[in-house]
Amino acid sequence: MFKSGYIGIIGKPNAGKSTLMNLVVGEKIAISTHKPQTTRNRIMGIRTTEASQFIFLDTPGIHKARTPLNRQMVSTAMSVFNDVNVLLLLTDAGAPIGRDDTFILRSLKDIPIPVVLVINKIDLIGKEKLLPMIDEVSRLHPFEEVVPISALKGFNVDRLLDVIGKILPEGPHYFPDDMITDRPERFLAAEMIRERITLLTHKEVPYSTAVVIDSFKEDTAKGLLRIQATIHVEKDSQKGIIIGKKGSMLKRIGTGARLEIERFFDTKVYLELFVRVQPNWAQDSRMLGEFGYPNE
Ligand SMILES: Nc1nc2c(ncn2[C@@H]2O[C@H](COP(=O)(O)OP(=O)(O)O)[C@@H](O)[C@H]2O)c(=O)[nH]1
Ligand SMILES: [Mg+2]
Repeated sequence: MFKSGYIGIIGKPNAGKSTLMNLVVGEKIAISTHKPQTTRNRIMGIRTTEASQFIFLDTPGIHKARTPLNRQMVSTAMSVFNDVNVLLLLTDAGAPIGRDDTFILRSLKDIPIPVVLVINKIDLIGKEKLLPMIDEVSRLHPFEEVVPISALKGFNVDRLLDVIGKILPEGPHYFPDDMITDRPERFLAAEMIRERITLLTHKEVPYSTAVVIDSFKEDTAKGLLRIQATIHVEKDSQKGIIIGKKGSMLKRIGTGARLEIERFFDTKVYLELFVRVQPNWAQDSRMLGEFGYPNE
C-alpha cells in the first residue's frame, strides 16, 4: 500500500519549520536563518520512499502581522489549511507558548484537519522539562499526536515520519520520484542570495530586501551557469550598506551566494549582482507580486 499526501508545516516565526523541511527532504531548498521571517513563500518539498510520497509545504511564520509584506506572508501560510491532509504545528521548546502560538491555535479551532503538535528544539531543554511541557500543550487542542523532536540534530524525526505515514491516506505518486521541490531553479538561486544578505546585514536591511533574477543561463560551451540578479532595497542608505566600503559587502554577498549556488547545482557559477532602490516595495501590492510574493 503506497501512502501519499500533503503535509503543511506551520508555526510561529523561527520555530524551525524550514530546518525540518530541509532535513526530511534531504536538501536545502528552504533558506533558514536565526532571524525571524526568513521564509516568505510557500515552498514545496517532496520526500519519496518505496512506500510513500510525503509532500511538505513549508510556510512563512504565522503571527499578528502589521506591514503589507508580513500580512501577505501570514495569508500565504494560512492558505495551506485548505490544501493538506495533515498539519504539523511546530513550537519551540526553548521558548514559552506565547501570543503567536495562541493565535495559531485559535485559527485551527474549526479546521477539520488532523494536527500533529511538533515540539521542536528539544536539544535546548532538559528531559525533566519535556514531560510537563507535553502535558501542558496537549490540553490546548485535540492534537492527533504530540511529537518532540530536534530538527537541527535530527532527534526523533523518524518517529514523526511514522506518525505522518499513519495519518496519510493511500494515494498515488503525485510527482516524479526524483523531484524534490516545485520551485524553479531561479527561485532557489534568488533565495540563496537573500539568505546571504540576511546573514550578513542587520536591523531592517534583510526585511527591506527582495532579490529578482534577471537572467539565468546555462553556458554549455564554458560549462557554467550565468546568473544576473538585482537586489532591491527601499532606501539609499540600505543600498550603501549592501554595497559596503568600495563594494566589499556586495563582494561578500556575491561570493557566499555563488559558493552555495555552485554546491546546490553542482556547476561553476558566474554571478553578477546589481543593487537598486525601489522605495516602499514592501508596502506596494503590485510590486510584491512582481517580486515573487503574490497573494497565494
Ligand atoms: N537548537 C535548535 N535550533 C534549531 C532547531 N531547529 C531550528 N533551529 C534554529 O532556529 C532558527 C530558525 O530556524 P528556521 O528553520 O529558519 O525557522 P522557521 O522560521 O520556522 O522556518 C535557525 O537558527 C535554526 O538553526 C532545533 O531543533 N534546535
Ligand atoms: Mg522558514
